[in-house]
Amino acid sequence: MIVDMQNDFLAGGSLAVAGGNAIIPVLNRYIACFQAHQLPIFATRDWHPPDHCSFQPQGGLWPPHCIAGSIGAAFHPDLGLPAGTTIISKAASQEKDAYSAFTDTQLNTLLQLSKIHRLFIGGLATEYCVLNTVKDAVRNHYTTFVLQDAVCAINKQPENGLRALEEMTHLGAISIHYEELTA
Ligand code: VGL
Ligand code: ZN
Repeated sequence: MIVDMQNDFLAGGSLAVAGGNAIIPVLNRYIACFQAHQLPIFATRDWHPPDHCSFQPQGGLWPPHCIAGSIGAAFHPDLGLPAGTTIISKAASQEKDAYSAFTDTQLNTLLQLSKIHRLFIGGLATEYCVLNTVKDAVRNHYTTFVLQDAVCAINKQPENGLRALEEMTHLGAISIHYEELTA
């Protein structure tokens, strides 16, 4: 599951995560491995209306970003999403923000229909959408792996990303590197 690898969160975007572009090739390696094993890929996207409550003009925390249908909301062109990727759009209603891909989406239903029990989660940002998606994955009893080399934090406070990774592993998620994936 690839979380929010959208232009606005990457270099040149309105809410660019410093260092975020560096995880693109790593995610592409994971994608290739999963494809080689005929395992399904899910990609989530922040999909906000133009006047979303999380935007600063509306009193929210963030500059406007990932407006549904805009170039900023598109997946980064270098991300190798295969045909057949399941796209999950989230935080799409004006009055509610949602960092977890499970909030008000079909994700859990789709995973259950596909009889998926293990999730491997990477993307952006570690302490927001990755953290909250991982927490819900654990809560929903998936065996949950965090792709430690394929996440990146905003780090408004310097250690936010590290703390988030600790929180995830404390809750029972398993932190892995690409080299630990085995056939
Ligand atoms: C996110 C900030 C605002 C994220 C989304 O995807 O982590 N962060 N909206
Ligand atoms: Zn957002």
